Amino acid sequence: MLTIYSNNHHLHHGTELKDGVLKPCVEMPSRADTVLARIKAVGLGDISAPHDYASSSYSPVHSERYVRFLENAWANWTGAGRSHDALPLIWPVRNLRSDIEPEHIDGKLGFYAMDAGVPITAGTWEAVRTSANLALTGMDAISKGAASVFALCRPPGHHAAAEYMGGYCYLNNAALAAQGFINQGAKRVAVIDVDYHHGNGTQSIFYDRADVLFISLHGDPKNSYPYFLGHRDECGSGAGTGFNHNYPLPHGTAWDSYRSALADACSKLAAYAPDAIVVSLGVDTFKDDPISQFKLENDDYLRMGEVIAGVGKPTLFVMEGGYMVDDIGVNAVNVLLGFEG
Ligand code: Q9C
Ligand code: ZN
Repeated sequence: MLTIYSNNHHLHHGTELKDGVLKPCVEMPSRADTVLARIKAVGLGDISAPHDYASSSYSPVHSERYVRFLENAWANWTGAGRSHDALPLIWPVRNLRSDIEPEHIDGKLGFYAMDAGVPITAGTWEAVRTSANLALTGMDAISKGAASVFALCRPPGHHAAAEYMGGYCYLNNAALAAQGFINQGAKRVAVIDVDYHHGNGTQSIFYDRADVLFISLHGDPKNSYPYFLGHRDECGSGAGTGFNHNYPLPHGTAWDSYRSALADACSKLAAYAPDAIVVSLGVDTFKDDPISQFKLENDDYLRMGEVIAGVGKPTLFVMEGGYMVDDIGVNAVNVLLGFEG
């Protein structure tokens, strides 16, 4: 399987508010380095650099003003005299105005962020747009005939929506790829999200559309981030009604019950008959993941790849979360190896 990779992710390494303390993000550069090393160790296949895509190709997945915000945030932040990571500190919750974009950078950060896990640093924008390029390059390779491709994206993307960042995500790499397939003539595209956390951004981007099916398996938002989306009753709206499926699962979920949910999800995928599948590949479902609560083991990821391969469609894997750095390479690459059979 071809991998698309760039070293530009090293430009992004920030600080998050966690347990009441500012700490280095668990979403750190060694994550992608470990996955790359494992790809080389098993000889998965060629590793290619991404092509460059203009930010105009982000429309309609992200709004133009949000992209301008991301591009200019570091300059605005340093222009206000700050030198540490840019982080939000106020949010427009119920009954505050969210119809007027603030001019001050502190207002903009709260306006465009869902949490305090999305630091913006000097190199963040370059890393973020490169990550999107990885997914778009993988999408193009599949559109040209590849059966499967792995986009080793970092930072991840599935918590980012049309107009907000969150959960270590800035641009929604998987959604950009799904929209890219549609732009290239695909009639139907399916996104299956196996990251531990609900893919709120991807769901929200395609919620009212029938041409992109979204399915997510994740920790029940009653007890897991992102808390405010990902319940079972979220089925899509308008033309998109029936094209969104959530599988919230309890803390402690291990392979047996995970497999049942995945098999059900994949039968929905197959019934949709998509022209292409995008897998939001998070491996934070691992038993030793430091921020998650499922119990999958190394070999379970081989089976996960096999089940997804059973759908029998061209498949783009897009890296999302997974924070047990020692095992993230083994687990992510096991999905790819299991897929290849
Ligand atoms: N400090 C992914 O797996 N943690 N994101 C709290 C606020 C959120 C996980 C953030 C975990 C997000 C891509
Ligand atoms: Zn996650």
